[in-house]
Amino acid sequence: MRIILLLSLMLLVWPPADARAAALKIIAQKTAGEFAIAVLNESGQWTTGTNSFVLQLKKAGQPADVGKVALDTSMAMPGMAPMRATATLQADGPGMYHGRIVFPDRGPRDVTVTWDGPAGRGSTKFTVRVR
Ligand SMILES: [Cu+2]
Repeated sequence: MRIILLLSLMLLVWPPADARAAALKIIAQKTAGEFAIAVLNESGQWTTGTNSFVLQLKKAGQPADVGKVALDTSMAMPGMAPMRATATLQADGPGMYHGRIVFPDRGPRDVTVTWDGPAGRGSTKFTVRVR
């Protein structure tokens, strides 16, 4: 009984995923057709080392069930192969993913986000400077 009470209290207090994301700062934002893509975290920046962030996909202003999602980054390195980093993404409700990515150095990253699910499929590219 006490457990049930505690659980229902937690559900009341813990805001929905969308509300939690609203408190975060935007790292990057992009529109691709009907889709709006946003990458967010507490500081509004990616830095060297391990980064936690939120990836949000909306269609017509509503969280979009985009199923399979990937976020890959690439950095052009003079005289050598591009430096690549891929995010691990964990779904947290429709159109909402908790991501982790590691950047060994600073500098601009070409970011590619792809999705394929019930709400549609697509991909988009944008640049983020790692600080
Ligand atoms: Cu690099």
